[in-house]
Parts: sequence; C-alpha cells; structure tokens
Amino acid sequence: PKTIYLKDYQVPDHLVDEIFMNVNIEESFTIIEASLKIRRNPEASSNKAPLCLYGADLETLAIAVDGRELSASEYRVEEEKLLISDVPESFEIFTQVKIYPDKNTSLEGFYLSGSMLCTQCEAEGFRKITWYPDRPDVMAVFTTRLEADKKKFPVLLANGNPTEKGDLDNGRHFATWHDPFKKPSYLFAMVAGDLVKSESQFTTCSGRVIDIHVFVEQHNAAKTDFAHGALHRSMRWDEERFGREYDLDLFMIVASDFFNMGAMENKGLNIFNSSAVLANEKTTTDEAFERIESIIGHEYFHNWSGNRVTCRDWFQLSLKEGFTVFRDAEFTADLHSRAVKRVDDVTILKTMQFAQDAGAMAHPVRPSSYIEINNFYTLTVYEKGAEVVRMIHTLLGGELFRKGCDHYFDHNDGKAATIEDFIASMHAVSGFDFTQFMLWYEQAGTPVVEVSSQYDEASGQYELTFKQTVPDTHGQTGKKPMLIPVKLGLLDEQGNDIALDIEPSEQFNPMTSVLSVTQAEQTFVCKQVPARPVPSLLRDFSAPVELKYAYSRQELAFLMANDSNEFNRWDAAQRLMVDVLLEQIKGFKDVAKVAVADELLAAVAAVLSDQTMDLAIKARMLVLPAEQYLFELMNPADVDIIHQVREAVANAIARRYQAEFRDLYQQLNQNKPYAFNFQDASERSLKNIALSYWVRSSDPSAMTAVETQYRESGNFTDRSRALGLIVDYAAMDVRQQYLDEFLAQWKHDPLMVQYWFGLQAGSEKTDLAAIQTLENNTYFDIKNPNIVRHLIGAFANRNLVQFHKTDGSGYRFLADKIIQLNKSNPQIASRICSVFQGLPRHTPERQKLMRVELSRIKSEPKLSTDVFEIIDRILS
Ligand code: BAL
Ligand code: ZN
Repeated sequence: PKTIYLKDYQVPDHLVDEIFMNVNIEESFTIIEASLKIRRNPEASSNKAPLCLYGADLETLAIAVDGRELSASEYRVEEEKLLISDVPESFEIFTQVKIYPDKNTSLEGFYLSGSMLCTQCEAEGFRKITWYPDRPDVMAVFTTRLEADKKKFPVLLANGNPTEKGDLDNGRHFATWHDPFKKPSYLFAMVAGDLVKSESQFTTCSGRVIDIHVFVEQHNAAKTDFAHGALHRSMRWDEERFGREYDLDLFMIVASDFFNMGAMENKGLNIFNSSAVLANEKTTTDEAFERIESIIGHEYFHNWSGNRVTCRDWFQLSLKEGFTVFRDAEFTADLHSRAVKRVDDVTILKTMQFAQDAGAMAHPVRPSSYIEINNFYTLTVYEKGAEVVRMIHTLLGGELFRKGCDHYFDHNDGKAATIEDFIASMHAVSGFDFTQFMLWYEQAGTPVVEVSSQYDEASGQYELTFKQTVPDTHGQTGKKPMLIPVKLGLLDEQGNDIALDIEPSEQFNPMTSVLSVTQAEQTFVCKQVPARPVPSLLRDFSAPVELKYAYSRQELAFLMANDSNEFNRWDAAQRLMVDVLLEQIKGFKDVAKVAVADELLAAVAAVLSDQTMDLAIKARMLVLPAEQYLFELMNPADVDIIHQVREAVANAIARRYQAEFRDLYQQLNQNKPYAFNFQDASERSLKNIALSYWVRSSDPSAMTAVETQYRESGNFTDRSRALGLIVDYAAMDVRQQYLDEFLAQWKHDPLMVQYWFGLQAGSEKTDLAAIQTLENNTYFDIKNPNIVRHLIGAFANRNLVQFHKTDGSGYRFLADKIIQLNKSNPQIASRICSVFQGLPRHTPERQKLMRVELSRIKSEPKLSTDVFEIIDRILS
C-alpha cells in the first residue's frame, strides 16, 4: 500500500465551481448522474495536467465532456483515478454511474441503513458515489435531485434548502435541494427513507427563524425531544461564546442505526449514529445524556469550525477536530460543571490517548504521513488536538483567544485552511511567538516532566526545577523541548494559596498563575515563601504531559483535602491511589496478602466525611484508577495481577467503610422524579458509587437494595447501574434471569439491545464461550458497528481477564473477527485492531500469542489498507 506524505501536498490542478447531481434510486441499485462545472486552477503548477477524478466501486456507464461522449481511448482509469488529458481551460463533465447501496457494507458512500438509504462521505466516501476531485480543498456549490419510489422512500433529503419537489409516473417522486455554500465533497449528504419527522424552531441572535427537523425511523420516534433541546442550547451557546450564528434556514438531523462514526457534520444535514442522538430517561443514562448533548453540540459547532472554514488536506484534520472538541468541551463545561468535565476528559486522555502515544500507532496531532486516512480519526487528532487548542487558550487568556478565533473565521471563511492559518490568527491578535509551540503539532508522544523542589528557609526561596523529555515514537527520535504551560499553586500549612512572586518573571503569567516551561531543564524561583509549601502542579491539567513529582502520601492527602483547584483535588486522589496500587502490584505474591495502606483508607474516610465537596467530584474521587490506566503505567504489565490487586483494594475499602457506604446510599436514595441536570446527576453518581462499594462489602442486604433499585427506579441511570451490579456480583442463575427479562422487555429497541450485549461482554463473569453464545443470539448482527463495538469491542477492551487468557483463545477469537470484518467493514476491523497496540507492555507469553494472531491477520490475501497499516505498525 502507498504512503501519502504531507510534504508532497500540491494544490489541485482543477477546481469545481458547481455540481448538479441526479440520483435515481431503483429497487436494487442507484444511478448517479453528475455534471461538474470545472476550470483549471490558476494556482496550479502546470497548465497541462490531466483532469483527475476519484472513484471507487463505481460501474461507469457514460462520460462526456461538454456534451460529447468520450470513447474508452479518451480516458484512463488507474486504481481509484479517472484521468482525462487535453481538457479545455473550463468545461463541463458529465458522468453516469451505477452503484449498489444495499450491497455496501463498508458504510462509506451511499448505503442501506435499516430501512433507509444514507451517506457517509468523510473522509473519502464521496468517490463511492460519483467520479469527483474528492479532496477537501476542492469546494463547490451542490444541487442534488433525488428520485425514488414514493411509498418506500417518502422522505428525500440533501444538503441546503429544498427548492422543488413533485410526483412522477409509476409511484415515484423527486425532491431537489440546493446548498448555496461552497463545500468540499466530504460534507455532502443525502438520505432517502420512510422517516418520522419532529420539528422545532430556533430564533438566532439576528432574529432569523431556523426550522429544525429531526428524522428517525419509526421505532426511534419517542426519543427525539432531547436532541431539539440540545441543539437549541448549542446554537445559543455558539452565538454567545464564539459569536457564531447559523447560516441556512433549515437544520436537519437524521438518526441512523448503522453508522461507523458517532455522527457527521454534513452541511445542514447532520447524520448521527442513533446512539449519539436518541435519548429519553427510560433508555438513557446521565452520562449518555451528557455525551449526546456534547455530540450534538460538536456537530453543530463544525458548521463554522469545519464547514465554513474547512481543511486544506487530511493532514490538517485536527484543525477542525481538535478545535471543535475544545469547543464542545467548553460547551459542556459552561452548561454543567467545569471541574467535572475536566476530570472526565482527562481520565479518557490519560487512559486512552496516552496509550496511543505510547504504542505503535503514535503520531503527531498533525501526522506527516498516512496509508489510510480513516486510521487517523484518533484520540490524538481529536482529544490531544483539543488539549493543544486549550493550551493556546491558557497562554493567551480567554479574551485574546476569542479575538484570535474571530480573526480566523473572518480571514478564512469559505476557504480550506491549514493549522498555520489558525496559528497565524492567534499570533495576529496577540503577538505571541508560536514557533516553539508548533512542536505540539509535529512531535508525537506524551512529554514527561519531572519536577523537583528545594526550599531555603533563610531566604524564603522555593525552587522548582522542571526536566522535560519527549519519548521516541514510531519514526521520530531526538525530539526537541516543548513549550509546556504549567498552571501552579503553592499551598501553605493551612492549605491556603500563597501569593506567587516568581522568577524568571517573563516566563510566568501572574494573572493565570501559569509558568512557561520551555527548556529541557529549567528552574523557577518562588520568592517570599514563608514556609515549605506543598506544590499544586499542572492545575486543571494545563498541558497533556505526564508530570512526575515525588509527593509523599501525606502531601497527597493534604492536597485532596485543601487544594483550591477542584481538578487537582481529584488528581491528588488519583496519585495516591496509583501509588498504593502500584506498590501492591509490584510486590504481588498472593491476593490474600494484598494490603491497603492506611493513608489511602484515611483519605477515603476524609472524602466520605467532607461536607463541602461537589458530589460529582466526590463520586469521582472514590473511584480507583481503571485497570487500563494502571496497565499503561507498568512495563511489563500483567493484566491478571493488576485486576486482582485492584479488586482486592476496592473490596478492602468497601469492607472498611461498609456502614458509611450503606448510609450514604440510603441518604441519597430518595426516589426523586427524574430530571437530567447536573445536581441530580451528581447525586445519582455518588449514590451508585456508594451502592457498588456496599455490594462489594458482601453485606447481603446490599444486593436486596440493588434488586429493589432495578425494579423500582423509573430511570435508566439507576436501573443500568443496578443491572451492572447484578451482572457482576449476583449468582449466575439470578444474573441470567435478569438478563433474560431485560432483553424480553427491550428487544424492540436497538440501543437497549446493544447495551445488553455490552454489559455482559465487559463483565469478568462472561467468558469466551459465553461471548460466542451471545454471537449466536438472534439480535447479534456483525454488519451493525454498534453491536460489534458492544459485544466484540467491549470484550477485548474491558474484559481484560477473559480476553487476555494465557491460552490465547481471546486473541484467536478477535483475530477471526478482524479477518471477517476486514471483508465487510474495514474501518470497524481496524478500530478493533488497536487493542493490540499495548503488545510490547504485556508479558512475553502474551506477546508471543498476540504475534501469532497478528501475523495470521497480516497474511490474509485481501487485507484492507485500514487493517494493514495498524497491524504492520504493531508488528514492526
Ligand atoms: N467529522 C467526523 C465526525 C466528527 O468528528 O464530527
Ligand atoms: Zn468532529
């Protein structure tokens, strides 16, 4: 397979001003006719270059230039390219192709999803619909006419505004849509289906009334109210926080049960994975409500950060994704709780993105090469990319950052931009020198920052020395020091913040208490410090680095109790828990000998009795770091030992504070009517954490409380927590009885069925044989990415003990599934491969077993570029 390099970028030789598409949907195929108004790009390097259109899986029926049909000798097809030489300066090209949406299992291009037809074009799906210069820097005005059987497909949608519709002979009808905004082909969308529409209206800041239509299949009709509300909140927030108003008269959302991604920001016609848009209290947990709200926000915010200003090429993906993730995180933080949102995002970053940075697929936020672009829709491009934008926000402050965004939108509207354009705007409004900062886009890997401190009582000076290193990663060595903003506080003996007077002062911003660490080793001197302080480092996780400081357990307990930065109170708890867990894991001999340090037990008691703390933070401070996170901290790592120690420590905490957890649960279990709001969700999260510890304590009355909660609660947050505990802790026959009952109640609802698969797949009590039984269940469908993610993905990623069995059965099973999915849906196949990226950290025995399976996959005769790239990297 061919590697594509950023350094080889060249402007397109031809531009498309307008495209007219005529889409004829027939019983088992679709005919696409496309007319493109093309002109030579005045900026192109050559004026002789042939016209180059991309296409994949197209049956070409006709090609004509300016009305004259071309013979086979007048064009050539090379892999995915159609090349026509000697074309005029400007001309119209017409193509007619036949495609088969109901055979398209890749879910890229135009495909059948349940009873409807829909599209997914990002990144390179448009070429599966028609011949086109399918690259983001070619932007055109689209007009789309769809024609289909009226009974089967009464709803026909495309981007923009509806312009015409009508009935035709033979029970057919048509609809024409026009999108006045120039856009790249990856933002194209169309939908045909028998869909239920719900409507609302939003009045923009300038008084324009926008129609909002949400379309779903019949079985999803009762779950769209929340999406309307979330969209209204998103529209209002983007006006208020970023000054961005919606531009079309209509905004549409369509829910699809078969979707590779979470959702897609197609202009005016967002298509969502059902799981990322449909919600109601009976089927949606608090976490899912928040996630759905943030994804609706994310896709909507793309209308400016992605659509009005798009990416020049796919290497710039983080330009729209990192920025938009930053925007959606701010949206959630403004609506709910800033500290809690930060804790949740940093947990994901440290558990999953750091793992990517440390593994075979490590790549910079702006990769310099790729084989398959679909493999780069990653936590690094998205989440680390958002952290990079957040650092700019931290360095410039909110006001200048906003000015920089305005400048960026103003100067790049209607264009395909680069990360340099974004940075140039930030520089233009602030004068800030981003030269060193650009390394965040170029260097892969998580920087490690080691901090040491020294206090001199006589002078009252407190020194902090920072040493930074950036680890070698795939294809990158000898990295340079980065600009790392470290938000800092110093706590005095009473736990109050000390006023900071720091040198070198030009590298310290007192307004934000941020140090700019720029060198491999660097010392800052804090003056007039009356006594040795406790440092609160990297507040709010001000940079995506691994910060090491030799905190004593007493200092961590002190920070947990006193830090004015809520995020760092949580972080101190994590550090203390990690310290205790790693000590036990490293010295592990026998699970009966796992001991819990008194410091940790005392810290848990202090959290439990704290009356001032936000309940959601309290809940998170009581949760031990995930096994996956502990795994990342060790090399080599034995997943069995990690699991046994973590369980033993959790159980010991539960037994020690059995009465406290029971009382806390009973106090919070008030049977309030359900509402999704931060306060109520916080209470539910703490209540359910208390319940899980109570169950672990082996008090038999706890399981009675679980069953009562499952039976009596009306909301899915409480019911799903209870069912989760039943699945993990109840006797096998009781467990099965509940699972059967749940499926019988919810089998009509695909999202609930997915949840049912996932709940079992992630439980230690579900072995491979049980997974294989679930695979044979009527509701399992390997063609549905959500079900694959819930059953196979959850087994491999969350059920560490069963998946990593040393007989290799889990790896063999997964390899079989990857080989199978490679044929039908390469994107999903390659996603699942990433579980093997931790290979070098596992025990030698497991590494060997993994290599056998990875080699087996690699020797598959028709391996997709998606799977090849990941497997090749892991094996090399
Ligand atoms: N652009 C792909 C889906 C998303 O990030 O919104
Ligand atoms: Zn996005």
